[in-house]
Amino acid sequence: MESALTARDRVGVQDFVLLENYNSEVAFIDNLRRRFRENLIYTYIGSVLVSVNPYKDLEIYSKAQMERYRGVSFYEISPHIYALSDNTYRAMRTERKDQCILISGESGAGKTEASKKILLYYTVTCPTGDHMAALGERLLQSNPVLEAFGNAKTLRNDNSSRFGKYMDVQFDFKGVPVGGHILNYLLEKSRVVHQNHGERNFHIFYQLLEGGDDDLLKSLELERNPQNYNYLVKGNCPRISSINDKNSWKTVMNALLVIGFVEEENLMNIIGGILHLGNTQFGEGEEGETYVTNEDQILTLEKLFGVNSSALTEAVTHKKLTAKGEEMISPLNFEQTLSARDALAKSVYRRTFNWLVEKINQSLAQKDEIHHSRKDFSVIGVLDIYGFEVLQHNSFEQFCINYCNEKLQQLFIELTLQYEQEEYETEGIAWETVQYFDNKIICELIEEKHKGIISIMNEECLRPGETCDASFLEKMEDSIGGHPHFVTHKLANGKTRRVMSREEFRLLHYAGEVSYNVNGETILKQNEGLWHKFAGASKSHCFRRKEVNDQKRSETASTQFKNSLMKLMEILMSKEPSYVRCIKPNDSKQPGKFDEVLVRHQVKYLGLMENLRVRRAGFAYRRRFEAFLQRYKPLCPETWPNWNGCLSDGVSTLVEHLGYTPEEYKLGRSKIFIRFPKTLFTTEDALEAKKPEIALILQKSWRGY
Ligand code: AD9
Ligand code: MG
Repeated sequence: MESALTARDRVGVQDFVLLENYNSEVAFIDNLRRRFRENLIYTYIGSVLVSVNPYKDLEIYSKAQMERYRGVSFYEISPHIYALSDNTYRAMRTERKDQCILISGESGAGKTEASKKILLYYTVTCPTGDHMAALGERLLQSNPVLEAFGNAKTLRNDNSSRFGKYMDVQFDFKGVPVGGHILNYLLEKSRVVHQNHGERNFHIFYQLLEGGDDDLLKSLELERNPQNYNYLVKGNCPRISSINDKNSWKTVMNALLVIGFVEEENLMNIIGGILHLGNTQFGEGEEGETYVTNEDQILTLEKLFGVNSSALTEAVTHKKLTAKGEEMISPLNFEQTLSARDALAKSVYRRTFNWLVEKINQSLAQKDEIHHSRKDFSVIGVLDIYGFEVLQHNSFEQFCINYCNEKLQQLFIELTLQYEQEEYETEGIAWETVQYFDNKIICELIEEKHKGIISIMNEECLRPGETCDASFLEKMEDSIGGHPHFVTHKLANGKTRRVMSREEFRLLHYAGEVSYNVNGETILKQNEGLWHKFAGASKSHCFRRKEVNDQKRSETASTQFKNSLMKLMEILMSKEPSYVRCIKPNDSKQPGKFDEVLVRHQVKYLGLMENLRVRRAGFAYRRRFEAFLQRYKPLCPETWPNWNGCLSDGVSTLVEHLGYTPEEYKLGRSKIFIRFPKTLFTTEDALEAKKPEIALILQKSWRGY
């Protein structure tokens, strides 16, 4: 039999706080690697769960596994996404505080898979109310729908989420899931009209062509071959081995049924319409005006979008100008027409996606009238949002994604690192300051009023005129030129940095440097062309409905994104956070391959070493006096069954009885801090041994614990 020591050598420690050399990045990565080799993909840093994508199916997600984790404390069992889900659930129930689980990591690291496992855990293990049994199914089925419309094959992930998602699950006072709500962020709509080599458009297009039955395709006037459609050929990879579009189509159709979506016809008309729109051809008249050459195409579009042909043609061949307060319609030239057509396709797709989310939300909304009147439910929110992104060509979309990651890192720092230190201070416990990089300076560079990048972008966008790229760069140079995290081709001494083009600026993000191109796209004026005219003329409910942002048409895309991020931060700040930090072990999507350089980079930018140092510099574990006493009081005759004195004295009495040495623990003002996890393990073992004796009372206190 293997001794305990060799077993630990082989599989490493399950909580990084148990590492002897907790300051060493080498030891950290070595521990990750050992565990990864043994298929142990989860490891804790205190209460943060680190997960390494195995790129293969592990037998660790069964219902039996869920049962193992139910009601069991974090420290008693091996790390798992189920343990985190269960702890969050119990914290929500006992502390009656809303919770959120923030999942981060780069593309392909396993965020979406983690979020699905959390949802599955709740739908399987939580009690169900009689009439709410179907809610769990609807919650689960929202995923295939959103993935069909919001995910795509990229170079880094065959099923990459091209939107950010925050999902609330609402629980009633008995812990029954009673409703859900989804917020979506920044769909990468440029993918609708263009894909890089080796990438695909959103899954739904291929699913429709592969899986739709002959009658459907005939009514949409579509052919099966994706290569016939301009919007599907750019990436030159219509099929991939890891994806079965035909089966996925069935899954999605079934999911729409479960959700109660009854307008599939309308939905598929739009998806088909977008493909036809991409194939529309234009000619150029003698005076430079454009016209549609394949008139039949327009008639098809008229049918599919439910818009009369003149409104439709005008939407792609004309633009709206506002001069001296008056609106004028003027013709576009050939190039502009192609852009307007693509802009229309992108708007149509974005609207359709938002419409779907709205429909899913209606389906997940609490049906019970009582719940509408007052907030008598608790919430667990799950955030699965795009990771930090550096592409060869980074545009406005990457800017938003990386800005979002800066904000989340800021939140992580605020809530974990700063909070940790502050807590020690408020509890009156001596604390050794840990140095860490605070990325507030970068957030401010982006969002500060008047002189932040977004402010400057706005000024430029709202100024009349067609383009503003050059002046945008100049304005930034004037305003933030000397900032330590901002670089352009201009050097401080007036000379030119040769390695940079004149059309880009570079931000030194907390996770690395990224150059953004301002050429056209970065600062695209928010011009949805004649969208509103198009939408107004449409019979389709999807286009005619109002969206929140419709009222604020003067807002630029960046302001809208900034505001939606601010709101998200508010939502997250009002909840108790838990973290899942996902790591991608290699770039080739292979099982068993651990690329050390790639992993080290992620450990660095996820701030894991800092996280560990803060965790270990002080105490590995803490608990409020009442919670600690409640759990362990059966272990001491003086605190059992009740302690009537003050809580602090109760905890003192208890730990003295347990034989804790002064080195092992400290009492703060409202919490006990335990330095080593081992101390806690011993106490947990003692409790376990006593369980049969105290079963009745434990049942009462543990159920909700
Ligand atoms: V992106 O930012 O949306 O591009 P994610 O969401 O971080 O990315 P995703 O969850 O989609 O990555 O995982 C990528 C692929 O890795 C999945 O399609 C699975 O094939 C694989 N994966 C991820 N996690 C697991 C897991 N726990 N078990 C098995 C996994 N395979
Ligand atoms: Mg994802």
